[in-house]
Amino acid sequence: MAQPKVLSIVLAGGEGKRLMPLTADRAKPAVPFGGTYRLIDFALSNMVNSGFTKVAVLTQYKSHSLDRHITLAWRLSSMLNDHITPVPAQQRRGPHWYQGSADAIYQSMNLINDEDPDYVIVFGADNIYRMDVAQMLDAHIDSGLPASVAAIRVPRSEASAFGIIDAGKDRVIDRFLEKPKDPPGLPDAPDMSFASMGNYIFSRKEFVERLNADGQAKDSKHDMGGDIIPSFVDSHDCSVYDFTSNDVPGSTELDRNYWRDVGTIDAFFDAHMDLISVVPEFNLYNTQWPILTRQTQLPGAKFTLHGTAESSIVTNGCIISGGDVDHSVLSPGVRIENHSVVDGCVVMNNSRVGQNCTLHNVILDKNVVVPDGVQIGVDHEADEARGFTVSDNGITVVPKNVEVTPV
Ligand code: ADQ
Repeated sequence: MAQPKVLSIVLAGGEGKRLMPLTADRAKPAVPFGGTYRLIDFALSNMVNSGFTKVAVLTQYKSHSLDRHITLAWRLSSMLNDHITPVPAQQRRGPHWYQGSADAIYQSMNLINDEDPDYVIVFGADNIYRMDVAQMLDAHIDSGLPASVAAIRVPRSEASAFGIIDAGKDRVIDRFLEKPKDPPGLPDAPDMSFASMGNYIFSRKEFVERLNADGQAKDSKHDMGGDIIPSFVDSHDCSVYDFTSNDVPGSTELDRNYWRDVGTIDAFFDAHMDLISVVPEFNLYNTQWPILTRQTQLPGAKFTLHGTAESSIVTNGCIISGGDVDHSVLSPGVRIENHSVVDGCVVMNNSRVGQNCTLHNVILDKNVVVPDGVQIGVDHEADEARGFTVSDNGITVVPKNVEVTPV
């Protein structure tokens, strides 16, 4: 049987306000993650590893570094007509920018017309997970319905950030509540809710019809989770794909079906800590389902003057000269000098920590300079007085390119 024709659309226009200041001058999917990656690399790796290599990435907000990353890191074989293409907002249907995620696709309808797919896969770009998308496509075709939503159980206390699903045994979604204030629990687990992962598969004809109807509706917010999915649910045309049935090669017992929304500083920080335990909750070292990116040309990490690192990821080009690094993730080109302690930190590219510094539960964005003797994350009032952001759980974030004032 001929393979179905598939176009994948990755929604990458999100502003990521709750990740400020990391999103002050980059789109959320371009935020660095895990030392060498950017958030979008997870969605794109899942597509490519699943065999879906015709991908349009819809960008909008502060997309320069995202466009550059996609163009440099994700160049596929032109011979096979495979492509991962960043598509900027183009005002094709009037003089306004995208009003919502559905409008982003509505305004890019030419991509669907040009590719002429049987199925359109629409995935978000902001989450950390491994998923075999081909298994979801099989389930979508098997359901006989025109729309499918991937879903996972989340604690009910966190569920108001998500689209919440109520589905019967036949997997048909009976009710979909986008970000409800008081999310319902599950019958067998009242403290858990069944949440949309923001990943959808549509049969092309019905999807185009709904997008056109939504595009012309005056009272719509033109949002995938707020408008398009509820419209399919209202006509009993939407099935749920339970992420727990997804099985990715090389997964461990612990990281099978791992999925994290990293929409807040605390969630972003916690997802980093999930990478570094002895048996990590999310195993970056699964070579059967690699998370792909562009690696910069740098020599290996170097440790001198008794410099140490424990339970940490230390990437290429880092030099730990005499400092102690613990439970931390260091991006390429980071320097940690003598007698400094870096504990529970995410340190992004080329940031420098001088001598005799203490950094505890800190995120340093790129190119930050911390002079000798400075403490960050030790006194939150002092951190805020310096203009740094302190999250609800006490993570201090120093924005990009800041030269911290010496003591
Ligand atoms: P959110 O992530 O809050 O909820 P949204 O802000 O629309 O929804 O972002 C979804 C994806 O679309 C992200 O990858 C974002 O970058 C992108 N995006 C947002 N606006 C865009 C635009 N104008 N142009 C292009 N891309 C855009 C969604 C669903 C919920 C679900 C969660 C799971 O609406 O139902 O539970 O994802 O994280």
